[in-house]
Amino acid sequence: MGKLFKVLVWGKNAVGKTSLIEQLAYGRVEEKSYRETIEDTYCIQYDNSLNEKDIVLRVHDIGGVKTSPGEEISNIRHLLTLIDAIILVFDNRSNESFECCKAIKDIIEVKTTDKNKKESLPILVLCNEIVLDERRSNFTQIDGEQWTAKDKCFVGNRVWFVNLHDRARTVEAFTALMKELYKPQTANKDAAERNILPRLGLGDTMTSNTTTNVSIESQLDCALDLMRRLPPQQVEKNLSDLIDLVPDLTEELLAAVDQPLKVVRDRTVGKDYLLCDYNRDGDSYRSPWTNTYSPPFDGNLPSDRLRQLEIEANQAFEQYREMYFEGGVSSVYFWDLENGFAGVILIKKVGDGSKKIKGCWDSIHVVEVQEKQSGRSAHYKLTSTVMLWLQTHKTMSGMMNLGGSLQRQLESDHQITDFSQHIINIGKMVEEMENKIRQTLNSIYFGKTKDILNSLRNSENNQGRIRLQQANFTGELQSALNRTRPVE
Ligand SMILES: Nc1nc2c(ncn2[C@@H]2O[C@H](COP(=O)(O)OP(=O)(O)OP(=O)(O)O)[C@@H](O)[C@H]2O)c(=O)[nH]1
Ligand SMILES: [Mg+2]
Repeated sequence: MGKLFKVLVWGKNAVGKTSLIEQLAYGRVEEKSYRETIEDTYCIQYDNSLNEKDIVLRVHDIGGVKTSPGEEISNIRHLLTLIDAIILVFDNRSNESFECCKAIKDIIEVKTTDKNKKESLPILVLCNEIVLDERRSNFTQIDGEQWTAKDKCFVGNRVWFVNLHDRARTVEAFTALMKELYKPQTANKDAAERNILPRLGLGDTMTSNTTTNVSIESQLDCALDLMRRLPPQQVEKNLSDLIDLVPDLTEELLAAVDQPLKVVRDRTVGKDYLLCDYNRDGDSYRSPWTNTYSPPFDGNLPSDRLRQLEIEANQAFEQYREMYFEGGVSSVYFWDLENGFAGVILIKKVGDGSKKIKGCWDSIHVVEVQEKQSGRSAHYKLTSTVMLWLQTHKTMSGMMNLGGSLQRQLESDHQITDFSQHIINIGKMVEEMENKIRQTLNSIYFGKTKDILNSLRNSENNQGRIRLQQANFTGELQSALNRTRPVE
């Protein structure tokens, strides 16, 4: 059985995060034109001297910080629970990028420190020397040394200086991190640790989603990874196929994989509602309109006060859905917790297939509300998943299928004046989150597809055209010079 380590690379934007990962994975050294990262995953296989295990480092590369880490933490929150270490990158041109790493560390420390073990995530700090030998001018090395020396979460208690021209340094820094993560189960530990080196991947992969042939410890991890990559319109089929393959994981998979929402009609009021695991008890589902289970069942119900809030929330989110989605179905379900309550807000909109475009949007917002002892404020934790797929069928472009799902988390504290204030607070958070996710989906679905198409079509024709333009320009310059040259 192999070992999989998951790390996240973050820092300010355009400091060279992607370039360094590609240098480590593929040995690339050339400077490329800048292309902002949205989200990519790289798997790097490590060889070790004992050759006893497959060791794989999965690197999550996301877009760098543009405003401030505090504002953009929701972009990484879904990764924080799954990673084993974090790599912070800054560049030696700007002190701002160093300050950004410090701010990130302060934020993630609170989120990731294991309360029981009092241990925080290992952090590898890389300084990308974009301008060689300028270490001291913009970024004072002493700042970095002081910062990394005082906390044992920093790998090697130092800043690791790397650059695109010297892969050995990047390898050295990552090896130090791997040694921290990889604790070999063998008597000959020294030998096992002595040599642990990344194996070079394919040099010229178009997409960064590279996977290597690995046997990985956690089957669940692999299964969830697979589900994330398969088209969301076939989630049910893929999930049942996966369960057939690994029946031992049935429960975990059913709990962890979000499935597209199903619509059912409440015959008493003649209105549709949505089904999910949160309004299910046994084989029956509770309707938000009548608060009864169908097929009839004496299942769990929210307390009277919470039911009243649920009714109001359903009305509020119906209006929200009408305004943003102009149709579709929504349902809100609440349930009581010890110091507050939790709820789920579901929205589904299916495209009607007009203009030969079909599509479906499913959003699932799970919110946990912890009321503070004072009773005047509450802590909200929102986990949102959006599943979207689109299908166009036109004679010009043929059949095109696009789909995926995205999960994000948001936590914040808000004032409460009375109980129904919760709906306003939750509503604002859901609105903010949906807008954010819609923008991200927009750049992933359309931006990335366009990017890939453009790079595929960046053919010789294009290069020929550029060469022709250059020749024309040189010609024009030459003739202009000839015209201005003084007569001898
Ligand atoms: N000269 C020089 N250029 C570099 C170096 N590292 C990165 N670059 C260039 O800087 C630009 C940004 O690099 P990326 O690796 O895309 O930066 P990033 O941090 O991944 O950016 P985001 O994904 O937007 O956060 C690219 O044009 C790189 O070619 C370096 O060491 N030297
Ligand atoms: Mg990048």
